[in-house]
Amino acid sequence: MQKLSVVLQKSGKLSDGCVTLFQRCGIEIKAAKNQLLFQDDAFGIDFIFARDDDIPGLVENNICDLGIVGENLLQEYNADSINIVTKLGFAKCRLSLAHLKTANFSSINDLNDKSIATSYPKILSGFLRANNVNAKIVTMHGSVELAPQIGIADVICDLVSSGATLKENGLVEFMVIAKSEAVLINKQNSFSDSKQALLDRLLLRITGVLQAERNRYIMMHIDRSRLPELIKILPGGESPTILELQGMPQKIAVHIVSLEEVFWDTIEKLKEIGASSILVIPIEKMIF
Ligand code: PRT
Ligand code: ZN
Repeated sequence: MQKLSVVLQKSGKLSDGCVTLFQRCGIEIKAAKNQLLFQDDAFGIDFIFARDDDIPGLVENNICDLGIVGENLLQEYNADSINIVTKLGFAKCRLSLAHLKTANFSSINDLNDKSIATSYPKILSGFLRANNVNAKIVTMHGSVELAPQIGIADVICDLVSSGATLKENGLVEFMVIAKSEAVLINKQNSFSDSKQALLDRLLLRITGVLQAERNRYIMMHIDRSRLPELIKILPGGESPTILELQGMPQKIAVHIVSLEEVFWDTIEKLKEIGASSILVIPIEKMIF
């Protein structure tokens, strides 16, 4: 049987999320710290570890069947033959414009004739072109946050997650130009039957994990007469499971798989219509 080859970032902001994703798919990656190749024989994957910048090229050149990168990197790499198989919901961040606290930028037009430091010149130039802004792009490969402080550029365009790094460097985010998360990529290839079968099995597991992550199993007790209101509150609750409660003929137990995250305001609305004994339970796997 042919194995699949999957390239992951060796170490960085994508690594832990990748290991956790495969672990939840029943595939343990037990590579030592400096190991660059890990062979999983139980499922049938050869894992390759590389710098994230090299991942699109390894997939494009058919060295690896699949890879995981940030959407931002893929956009910057700009390979037409690479396909996003699925978004993965981790390593979420945004590509933002930021200026020194002491400066004053409030609209896109304020960027005219200014200089912007970034590691994402392609995405940034596309954004500037689309908005008819004429600014100079200064390409840097790291420490972009330093640029305005040492006079290399007026503004930066960099990835932001919590915002802590901007704050530590006296910068203020003033515009998000793109959003990103980890994505699974492949090349539009036709695989051999056995490889395709393995890929289908892997995708079924990944989809199951992602679906389960978003959804919740909710159980509660409620007056039978309030059921229509409850269905309106909970998305995906159109066909709930309804169980009788012993000795309480007017009440029922309702079980629903919610297709969205359940926030506190939803719980409050359920309480308002008289729901009690509300349990919100994470789902481990969900296969349709
Ligand atoms: O060594 P290698 O080349 O493989 O890694 P790298 O240093 O180039 O990339 P890495 O590990 O920093 O990021 C890999 C991918 O993770 C990125 O392409 C994004 O898709 C995603 N990601 C998610 C992030 C962040 N969050 C993030 N916060 N990438 C970088 N950052 C950096 C950002 O550049 C800034 O310096 O973290 C800092 C800001 O973080 P906050 O939380 O302080 O806002
Ligand atoms: Zn990199």
